[in-house]
Amino acid sequence: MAGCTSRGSAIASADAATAATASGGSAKGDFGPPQGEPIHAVLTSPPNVPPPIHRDKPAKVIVELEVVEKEMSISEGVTYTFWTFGGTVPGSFIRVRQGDTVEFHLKNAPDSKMPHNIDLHGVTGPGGGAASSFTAPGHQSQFTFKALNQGIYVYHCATAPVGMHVANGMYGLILVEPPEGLSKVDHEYYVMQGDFYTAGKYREKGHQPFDMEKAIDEKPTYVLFNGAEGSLTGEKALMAKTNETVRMFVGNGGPNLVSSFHVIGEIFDKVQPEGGTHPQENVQTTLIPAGGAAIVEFHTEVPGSYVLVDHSIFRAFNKGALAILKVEGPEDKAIYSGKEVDSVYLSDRSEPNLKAVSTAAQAHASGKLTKEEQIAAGKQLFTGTCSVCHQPNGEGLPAVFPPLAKSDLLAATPQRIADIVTHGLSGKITVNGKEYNSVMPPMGQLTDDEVANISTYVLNSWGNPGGQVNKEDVAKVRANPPAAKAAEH
Ligand code: HEC
Ligand SMILES: [Cu+2]
Repeated sequence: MAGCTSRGSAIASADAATAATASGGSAKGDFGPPQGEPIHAVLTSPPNVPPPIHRDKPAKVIVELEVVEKEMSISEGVTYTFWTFGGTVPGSFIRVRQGDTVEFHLKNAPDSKMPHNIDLHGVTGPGGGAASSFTAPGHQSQFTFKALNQGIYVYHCATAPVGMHVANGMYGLILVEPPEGLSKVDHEYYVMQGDFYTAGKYREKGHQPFDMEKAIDEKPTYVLFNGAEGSLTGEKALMAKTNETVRMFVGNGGPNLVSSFHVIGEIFDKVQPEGGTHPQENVQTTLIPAGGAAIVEFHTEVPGSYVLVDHSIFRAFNKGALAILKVEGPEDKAIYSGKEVDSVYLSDRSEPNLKAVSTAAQAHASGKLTKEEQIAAGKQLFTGTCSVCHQPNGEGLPAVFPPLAKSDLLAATPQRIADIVTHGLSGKITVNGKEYNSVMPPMGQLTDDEVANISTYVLNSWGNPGGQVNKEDVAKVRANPPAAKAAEH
C-alpha cells in the first residue's frame, strides 16, 4: 500500500487548475459554483486527520464547529481550563478541496463564559472570518467563503484579548487539498504545538490558572504538542510500521514561540515549509512560525521510538514538547545496528505512567499523603532525573558518580538529601571509603513535592536507613543557602 497511485480524477481537475491558472492570483482556485448536494465535513480530533477527498468537482461543504470551554489535564496531576474548538487542543481538523464553498457554522456552548470567533488563515477576506463569526455563549453564527488557495492553514480565535484566547488552546488546522489530491501515504497525523502559561511552576500539581504576565513576557511554563504533556507518548504514541510512509500536518498555534520541529532519528524526505506548495527535500529540522504550519513526510526504515521535539531543546525536556512515533517491524541492521534510544531521550517520559506522582499530589492536598505514596511517586521521578548519573539501581559509576545505595554519607545525615538535590553538591566528598571530587548540578527544575518524594524514595531504597522528607522541609531548605558552601566558611 505504500506506493503512490494517482487518482482517476487527477487529469480532469489538473485541466481545470491549468485553465484557472491563466486568470492568475488566488482566483485560480475558483472552479465555479458548487455542484451537487451540500456535503457535511468530517471533522476529526487530533492526532487524526479526516480521509482524503475523492472528488473532481467543487462542492458546498458545511462545517459545524462548537467552542467548548473545559477543564482538562495539561500534565499528570495538573489541570487547566482550556478554551477549545470542538473540545480538543488543537481544535478539530477540517479538510476541504480547493474551490469548495465552505458554509461555516460556529457555535459557542451555552455554558461558556466568553464570546469567541474564528479567523481561518485559509479564508480570503478581512479578518479571515473573524468579524462575521463573533459568537456569544449559547449562540451560533454563520458565514461562507470559497477556499481559493490550496495548502495547510491555521485557524484561531481572534476575540480580545486575542493572546489569551490563543494561549488557552483556541487554534487548529484546515487543509485545503489541491484539486488532484495529495499523494497516497500509509498514515496521516495531526500534531500542533502551543505554548502555555500557568501561575504555578512546570508540573506543579493541582488546578493552574492562566498567567497573563508570563504570557506577555513570553516565558511559557509548558510547550506542548496537542495540548497536554504525554498526549502522544506511551499508549497514546503515534504508530507506524517499518517500510511505510507517514505524513504529518504540523501546526504551531503559538501564541508566542516559533517551533524548530524535528523528529529524532528521522529525516523528512519531503517538507512543504510554511504550508506552501513547493516542497523541500531531505530536511532535518523545519521551522514552523506561530500561526503557521508545515506538511512533513518520511518513509520508515528501522523500528523503534522516534521522538518528536521542538529542537529548542529545553522546551522538549523541561517544558513538555515531546511526542513519540512508535515504529514496529523487523530490524534492518544494514541501516541501523539497533539499540533503543528510549532511555537516552525519553527520560521520565519513557516511563509512561506518572500516575503515582499525581496520586501522591492529591493525597498531599487532602492531608493524607503516606510514606508509601511518596516512595511510589519518588520512584517514577528518580527515573530520568537522578538515574542518568546515579544509575537506576542507585549504585552510581565508579570514580564518577557516588552510590546512593547504602551510602554512608547519606546515612550520617539523611535529611541533608533535600539540600543536596535543591542546591547541588560540589567539592571533595567520601562515600563508602571512596573519594569523589565532582559537581552535581542543582535540580532546579523539580518542585518541592517532587524533591520530597524523590528523597523519601532514596532514603527507603537499597538498604538505606529510611525516613521521610516532606514538602514543607524542602521549602525551608530551598530558602536557605547550600549547606555544602556554608560548611566551607
Ligand atoms: C548530572 C549527574 C547527577 C544527577 C542528575 C544527580 N546527581 Fe547526585 N551527585 C552527582 C555527583 C557528581 C555527586 C558528587 C558530588 C561531589 O563530588 O561533590 C552527587 C552526589 C549526590 C549525593 C551525596 C553523595 C552520596 O552518594 O550519598 C546524593 C545524596 C545525591 N547526589 C542524590 C541525588 C539525587 C536524589 C538526584 C536526583 C534528584 C541526583 N543526585 C541527581 C551527580 C548527579
Ligand atoms: Cu476565543
